[in-house]
Amino acid sequence: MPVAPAQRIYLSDYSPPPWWVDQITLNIALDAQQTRVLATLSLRRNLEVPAAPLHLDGQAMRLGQLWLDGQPLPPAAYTQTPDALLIPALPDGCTLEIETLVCPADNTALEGLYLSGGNLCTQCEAEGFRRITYFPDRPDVMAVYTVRLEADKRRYPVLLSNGNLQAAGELPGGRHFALWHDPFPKPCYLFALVAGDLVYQQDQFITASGREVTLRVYVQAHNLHQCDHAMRSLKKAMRWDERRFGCEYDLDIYMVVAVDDFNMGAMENKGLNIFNARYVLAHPQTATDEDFLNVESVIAHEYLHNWSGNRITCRDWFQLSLKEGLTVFRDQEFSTEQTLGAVKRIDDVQHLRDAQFAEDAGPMAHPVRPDSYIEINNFYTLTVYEKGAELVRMLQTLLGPAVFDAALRRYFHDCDGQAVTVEDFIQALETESQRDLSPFMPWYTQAGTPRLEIHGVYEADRRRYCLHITQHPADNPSLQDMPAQPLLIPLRLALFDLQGQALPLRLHNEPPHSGYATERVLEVHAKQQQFCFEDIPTPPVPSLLRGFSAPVHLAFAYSDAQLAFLLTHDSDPFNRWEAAQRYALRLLQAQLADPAQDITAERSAWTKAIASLLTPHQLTDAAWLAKTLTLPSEVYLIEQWRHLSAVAVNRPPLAAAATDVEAIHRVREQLRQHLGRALESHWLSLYQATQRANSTALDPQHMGQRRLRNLCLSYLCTLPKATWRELAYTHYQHAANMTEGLGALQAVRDIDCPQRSAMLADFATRWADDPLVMDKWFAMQAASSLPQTLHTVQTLLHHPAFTLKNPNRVRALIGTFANANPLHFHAQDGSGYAFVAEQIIALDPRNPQIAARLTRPLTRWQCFDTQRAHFMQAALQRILAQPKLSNDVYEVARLGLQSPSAV
Ligand code: B3K
Ligand code: ZN
Repeated sequence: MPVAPAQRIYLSDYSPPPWWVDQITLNIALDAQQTRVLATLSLRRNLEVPAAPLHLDGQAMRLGQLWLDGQPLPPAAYTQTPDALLIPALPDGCTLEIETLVCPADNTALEGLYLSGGNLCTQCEAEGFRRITYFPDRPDVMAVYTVRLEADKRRYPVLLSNGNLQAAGELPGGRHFALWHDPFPKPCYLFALVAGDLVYQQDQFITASGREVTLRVYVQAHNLHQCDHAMRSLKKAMRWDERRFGCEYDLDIYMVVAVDDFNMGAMENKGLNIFNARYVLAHPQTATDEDFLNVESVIAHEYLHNWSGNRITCRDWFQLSLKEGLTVFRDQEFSTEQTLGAVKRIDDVQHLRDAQFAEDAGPMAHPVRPDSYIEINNFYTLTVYEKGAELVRMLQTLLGPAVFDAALRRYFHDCDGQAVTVEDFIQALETESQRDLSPFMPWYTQAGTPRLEIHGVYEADRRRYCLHITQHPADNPSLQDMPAQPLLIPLRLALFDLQGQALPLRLHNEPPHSGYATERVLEVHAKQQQFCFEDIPTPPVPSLLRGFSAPVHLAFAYSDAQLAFLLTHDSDPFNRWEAAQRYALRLLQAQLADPAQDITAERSAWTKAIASLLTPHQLTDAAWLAKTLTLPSEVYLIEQWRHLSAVAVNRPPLAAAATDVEAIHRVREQLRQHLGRALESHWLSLYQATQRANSTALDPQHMGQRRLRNLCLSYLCTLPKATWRELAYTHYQHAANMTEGLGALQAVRDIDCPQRSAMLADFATRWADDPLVMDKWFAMQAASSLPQTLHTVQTLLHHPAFTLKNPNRVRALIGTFANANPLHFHAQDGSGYAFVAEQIIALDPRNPQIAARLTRPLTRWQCFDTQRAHFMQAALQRILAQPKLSNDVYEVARLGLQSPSAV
């Protein structure tokens, strides 16, 4: 073992802090090379736990002087280790002053205090504050912060921190200062500062109770014209949280600062959100509709954290989903109300199923509340965020929307100002709903995606329809040793008669009367259960798991005819889309299972069902139509490999064999081309019917039509006709916005043609100075299925607009290649893996968090054939053989290698 095993932290080891910090004053003299921090901590011994020395975390900085109650503390009175400061003997209440020196210019990890574009900024979650000063860096220690920043005025004209500005002024020698005070006690992960040369867009918000709040979006001067959308989104989110949950903003000012170098999307620091510029800046010329939606949702997410995260925070990092899952749920609810809801739900579920299901099925699988970790930064996962949000959504489904909203209000009220646990959250819900939610708890503690197998039996003589339900625990070999308890699964459903009428749902045992609802939520809680519906005149078509009411794999043997029926008749737009997906999966599966099989008849029935959707009146929900006409992605097909046989129960099941990436790509492309050819005239007329969407209007209708129009163009371009490539080129040239421009490029992404080269060349010249736009250009090429893609990506590493130093560039080029280009990442000769491993090794010393993210795709070797598995393991081994490896990458690579062999 080349690397010493890092320390593992366990939830079961939690104990309350032996010391509280009631107040902290930070005096910070900022300088890129050497920043001096003087921290004054008001300490109070926690008398409820056994006495223990004061343990302050600290890393990557120099300790200067120490004073206790105004007196210098002699070195003999404390112990310094590489990551802590220990002071054994202290009075029960005292004031400790600590001087530290940090060098932001050397900080390439982008955690703590660092430089971005010449400006200074911070990132403290999860454990960055310990790189600024010595402190009990744990979320249950909440203090009131007063921060005085001082810097050269010309270099750093803007000085920001959390809370309200109390004073500011000039100092001798061209320096100036600003004094900030945040009256709300907070954990240190929410501390932030920004110092630099920035301009801002300002607005105002009057809260429901009449308080005036100044809103500011800070950016570099050349980006000032790109802030409107972020500001509008912020105001909408503020109003929404007041209306829906009674949550008002609580400081005099709310600031959002955009920075170019950022490890994640954004950070909810109290009153001073710091954002990856990509989620703030938006202008129709440079941002796609998807970018606009993302800005709205991330702005909302960080704002909504003010209550779910900041006012009420987590007791320890194992509870992370308490703030993240809940806040994702809240931002999803917010976005759903801003757009045409069903498509947002489909987008969210696709994201969950493509990526989180894959995480849950691999060696990194962990419960929404993990039991242990080595590096907490590795647990900002899709499971904690997206599955965490699904857990909250299931609670909403189980309690009903009105009770759920009241329960959430109670949670915000009862837990305000505290650092709490998942149990506290559930308890607030239980108190309000008067319901025992303990059967729900295994969702928080069990990893893996369960499978819900349902058989429907119609009993003609008794005129009833019965669902026989079995829940199977996740079939992830990494979880084999974990006992799996049955889960409480809300199953939302409807039954349709053959005319497409939803039938009233009366369960066996319920008295006959006429008022039964046509949609109900069944609570599945046992391993096996049966539900029978009475008075069902003919065999119905069930619409199961409507709105994706639980994060499970659903196995139900739908016939082709039933899927076609649901595609046209289901009143739940999510399940109509789902029927289209299942139908397409069915065809793909048939072709994968036996390439020689003739599925012409099935194909033409399917094509007919799809064609029936392509009528002009469908344009009112063009976004939904575009989603429904898109085949399941290759990434999803890979994730579904083992379930494909369950999806198509009436077909020969696939052997539990290695995923055939090339075959998946091939059959999907064949089916796409088939649809392109079979419906060519439909694509063209829809393309023409959506002409007017080529504008800068940003309402859901126009956005939806643009989505559809781009899709039509893609289908046309599957045909080997120069006309359609020329159409793509014209589409590009006349694009009124980035969505159309990029749509044209997307349509020819995988076609080696002069139009593609011309567009790529033009794009690169036109946007050379806009890094966020260049990211789209990098990503487009990294996702291509063209044979020379790996070589292109390697060449692009040397492009003047590319740098390994910037996380967005890395994600766009290398991240897209590893996560969104299965064909080339999983190239049979192992070249894709070797390339990514090399980049991880180059990145780790600079930025462990980004390197660890990139390591994840290499851990899924169990799904592939021996040769690929061997190459992936070799890549992980090569990474682990590096003499100095971060905890971040070590934990992922080690877990990845340890995983048990394939089932
Ligand atoms: N809370 C931050 C994520 C911090 C990640 C630290 N590695 C952003 C968010 O979820 O809102
Ligand atoms: Zn968050």
